[in-house]
Amino acid sequence: MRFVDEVSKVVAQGGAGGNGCSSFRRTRSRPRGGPDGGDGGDGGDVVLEGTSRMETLEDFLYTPLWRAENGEHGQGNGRKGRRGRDLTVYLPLGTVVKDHETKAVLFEMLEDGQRFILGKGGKGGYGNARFATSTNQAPRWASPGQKGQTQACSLELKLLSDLGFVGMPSAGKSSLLRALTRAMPKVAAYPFTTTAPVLGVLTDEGTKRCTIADMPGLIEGAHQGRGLGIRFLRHIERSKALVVVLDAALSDPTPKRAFEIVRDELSGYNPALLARIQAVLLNKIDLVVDGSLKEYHEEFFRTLGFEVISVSARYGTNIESLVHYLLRTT
Ligand SMILES: Nc1nc2c(ncn2[C@@H]2O[C@H](COP(=O)(O)OP(=O)(O)OP(=O)(O)O)[C@@H](O)[C@H]2O)c(=O)[nH]1
Ligand SMILES: [Mg+2]
Repeated sequence: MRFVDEVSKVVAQGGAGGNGCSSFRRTRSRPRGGPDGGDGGDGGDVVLEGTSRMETLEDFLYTPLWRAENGEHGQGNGRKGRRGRDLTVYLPLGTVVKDHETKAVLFEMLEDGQRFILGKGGKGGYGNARFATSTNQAPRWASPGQKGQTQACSLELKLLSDLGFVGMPSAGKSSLLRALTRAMPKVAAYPFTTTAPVLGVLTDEGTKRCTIADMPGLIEGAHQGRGLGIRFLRHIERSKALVVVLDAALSDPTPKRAFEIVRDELSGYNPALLARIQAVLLNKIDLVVDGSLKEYHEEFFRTLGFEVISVSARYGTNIESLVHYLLRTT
């Protein structure tokens, strides 16, 4: 599956309404019967529906036109044309639908099952039976069906998650997501292993559920485009809370310096993100042999007002308390 979070142009087109029919009742007993042309059916709508089972807009790169079915034309004998079928298009949660020309936001898909009509079908025309009056009992005209509504739009995906893992490359964000959820993001010893956000779901087998987004690593200058840059910072925007993951065993940069870099990148992109940082995870604690150093780091971030949890994604140390914390706070 390819992660695609932008589609520059898709056109939605409601089905056209069927034409009304002009016809007259003709039977042997009544060779000049009244008008009996039926109405055309309405065109189908293009309906957008949210689903939590999709995480990318990839499908839409290859389907630039969404077209609902036309309504059928009316027929003689008063038969109404069938309504055109709706076209339901499933979109991942967090998709922003914008007008292609004006860039105005038309709709944001936020919930599973949420529906929105993007291209309304045209109304069916009236059959000539409708036009009969006392002065004109045999009208020959029927009205044509209306065209469906056409809407060109662009799509942008901003993943929705309860929580986002942010941190410098190789801090162990993906390893933690693997330890906590069934998600299987790639883990490796080189920077920028994660090249697109990955979602995982943490549950307690009961009612509590928390979605976690694992993000590509941030480096100094990310908000100006360095590394994987701002391309992915937009996904952090939709995380309700952020957790900063730090390599506790690294001395260059130190955890404190790495935290500052991450904090500055977040605020450089959008200062409002800072208030969302809730906790600091000191990962790779298995490599910190000096107990007083561990306490020093913990104390430092605690003083800044964050929840601090020392963990080892590799050995599962303290993962239980991390699970409790995450499920409790989200
Ligand atoms: N010793 C030890 N190594 C770890 C731990 N967690 C992760 N690692 C290792 O650190 C390296 C980087 O881990 P990743 O999970 O890929 O790091 P990341 O933060 O997702 O990195 P990017 O995707 O590049 O941003 C891998 O070689 C992991 O095996 C840990 O708790 N202890
Ligand atoms: Mg990663």
